Amino acid sequence: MTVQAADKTASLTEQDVARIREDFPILSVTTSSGHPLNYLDNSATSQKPRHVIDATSEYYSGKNANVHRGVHHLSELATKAYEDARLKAQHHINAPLGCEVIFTKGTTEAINLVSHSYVRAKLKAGDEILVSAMEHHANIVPWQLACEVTGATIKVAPIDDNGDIIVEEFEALLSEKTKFVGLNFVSNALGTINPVKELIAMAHKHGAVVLLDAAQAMPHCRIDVLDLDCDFLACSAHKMYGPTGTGFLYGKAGILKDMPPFLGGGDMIERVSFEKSTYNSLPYRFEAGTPNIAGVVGFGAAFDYVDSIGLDRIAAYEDELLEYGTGLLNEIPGVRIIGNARKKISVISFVMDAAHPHDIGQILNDQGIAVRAGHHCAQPLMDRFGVPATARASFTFYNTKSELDALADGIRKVNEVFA
Ligand code: 7TS
Repeated sequence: MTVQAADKTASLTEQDVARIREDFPILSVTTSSGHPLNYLDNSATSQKPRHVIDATSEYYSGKNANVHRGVHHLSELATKAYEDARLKAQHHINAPLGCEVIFTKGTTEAINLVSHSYVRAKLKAGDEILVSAMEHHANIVPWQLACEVTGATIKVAPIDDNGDIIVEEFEALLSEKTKFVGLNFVSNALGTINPVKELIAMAHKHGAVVLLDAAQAMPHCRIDVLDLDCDFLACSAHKMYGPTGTGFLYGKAGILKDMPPFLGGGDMIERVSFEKSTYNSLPYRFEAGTPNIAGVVGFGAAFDYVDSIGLDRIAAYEDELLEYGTGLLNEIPGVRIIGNARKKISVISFVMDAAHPHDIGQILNDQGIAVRAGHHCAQPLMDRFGVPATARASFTFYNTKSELDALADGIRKVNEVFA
């Protein structure tokens, strides 16, 4: 790690960012277009610092064994590395207990766990689940599947033309029928940071249990589950500079302890006979089978890496980039930014009069610029804005203003090509 944890309130300097970029080997590749990589697709997945890559590789070369099963040397090392990562995750979100952090494959699996083991078990016909109009499909479809079984129904809190949730309408949709709320902390397609603390307090007044989808919030926002008072929170390591295939569900112990298991198998049991099985304590009851141990160890290293820079400095620098990039794109004729919320992470979704988002993505790719073009797994949100898709530039603390200049040049080129 090259950046010292000095002043945690200031932004990052150009020199800091230049040093940080050296931590990410992939940032120096040349793309098939012959241009250097300009990676602006961080909301899909972030790149990995050497610190994370090394932790994963050192796990395989020096600690590899199964966890919680053996008394031998390697099993003890593997178990310690795995459980240390749980403590880092706990600390990172200020969860009161380590057993409230359940490792999963990622956000999607964490939400499905809650859909199966909480919503299906608790909800019945006539009950309602409230979501917002800016949810990722991962925070829609699992609730629809649960509604098919329980007879509960889904209500949708609308958003305004800027991409802000309409708080009064969210509140008006809450009633004694609302048993569950699934809410995006930060929208992947718009960048909106929702006022989740306020919305959770409203939902709790009506007795609803709230899950926060923090997939996009984790890399950019300080998260304190005690302060927010969310009941569940789901996230993925790969969006926060960690490995793919791992993430976690946070849940309040008081709620988790009464939930039936999600997946059955090894490690989640206390005693098995053919007549009946009893289940392990938290969190193991929800971690059936051999987990992604190397991924979890790498996730632990990602927490260390982010802490070494400081989330507040990261956020301050990303705000500067967002302001700079928004200014650049607003000056280009025929570009319309979709999502101008009051508070945003460093995501700019846009459409152009001249070209379809897929053509925009292709022409930018020809210049080494990686953006995502599509519906971003948020089709109801695309419907809300009346567009089939957007082009999305999502950037982070290793990106630079000159990369955003190159993005703006690339977009001007799209105008030229389609003139
Ligand atoms: N929720 C949100 C808000 C997301 O942005 C994503 C992934 C998920 C859930 C699912 O996360 P996973 O790690 O379980 O797949 N979002 C994106 C994206 O914006 N582009 O590619 C994946």
